[in-house]
Amino acid sequence: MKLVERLVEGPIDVIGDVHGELEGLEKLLVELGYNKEGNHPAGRHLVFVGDLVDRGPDSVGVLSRVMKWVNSGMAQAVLGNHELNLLRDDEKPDNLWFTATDKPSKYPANTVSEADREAVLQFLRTLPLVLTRGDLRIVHACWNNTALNALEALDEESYADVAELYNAYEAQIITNLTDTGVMTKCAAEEQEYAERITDPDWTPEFLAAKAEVDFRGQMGNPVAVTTSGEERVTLEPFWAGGKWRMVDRVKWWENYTDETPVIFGHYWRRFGKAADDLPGFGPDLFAGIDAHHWMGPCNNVYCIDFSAGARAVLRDKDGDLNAGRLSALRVPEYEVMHDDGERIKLLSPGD
Ligand SMILES: [Mn+2]
Repeated sequence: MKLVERLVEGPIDVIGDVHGELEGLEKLLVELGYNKEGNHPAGRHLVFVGDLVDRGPDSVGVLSRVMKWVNSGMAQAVLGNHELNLLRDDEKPDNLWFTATDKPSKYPANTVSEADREAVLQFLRTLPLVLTRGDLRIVHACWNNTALNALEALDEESYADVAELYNAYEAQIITNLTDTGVMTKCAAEEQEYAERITDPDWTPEFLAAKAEVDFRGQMGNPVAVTTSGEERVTLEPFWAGGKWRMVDRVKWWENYTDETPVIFGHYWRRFGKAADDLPGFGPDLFAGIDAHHWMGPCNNVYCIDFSAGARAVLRDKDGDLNAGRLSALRVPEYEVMHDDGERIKLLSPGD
């Protein structure tokens, strides 16, 4: 198992979270000048930031293409939290197309065939967590040097795949929280507040043990940090995703001071109409930041996820699908290409 791999040299097109939106992907590839086989006349390569699957109508179709391209060396991809869920057989409402094909889903989608299931898992097991080269770093959610140093120090032969590694970290954390009595306190809190924690009208109280369990479960697991981001305990619980939360996401890019630029996905950017059409999707972590500008103290971090994942919901509500876009960042041109054909030039990183 290789967690860190070398990013291909030369011109690349880094594609944001596809989330099963095959139609958007095909449109974007045409805009970028790739043919149906994933080839580009100028020898460019595709690089996917992860979260190829879930929510959208055709994760199977997206995977069948991307698997072929990655396996033949024409494209690269890093693992996202949604791929990790599939590898861990972690059933979620948006991944029933793979984890429980017989259950009704609020995300109608092509379901994986039994024949394809193992090939998909085999493919996902080959994906690294990060791709790097001299001038660029690619990660799904978060570049965190502490987490990545811990991962790089591991003997790569010691774990069969990244899911096994994630589970080992998780088991270690739970053992520790159990031995110190935190787990028992957390269970008591969850029992006492079971109804209130999912009641939007509750004036929330801070639940200390629950906060510690959630915080350590995330930050003590370098695989989780890399694929779903840094978190911190918040004394002011906030409402998101149907429940009150004691931990909050950290805008890690505000503290990124390494020289090498990072391109990532995972956090949904709002651009144009999306700012108005995505009110139910939680707080906008990039509020106040120009959608086509590098971020961070060194102006060298860029999120290329323009919320294509919202289309699965917008389609259902007869919403404007352009509120969520599928987008690519072209390197070294530093131009963002959206799947509706709009292209916007960025400065060079660091400028
Ligand atoms: Mn993600």
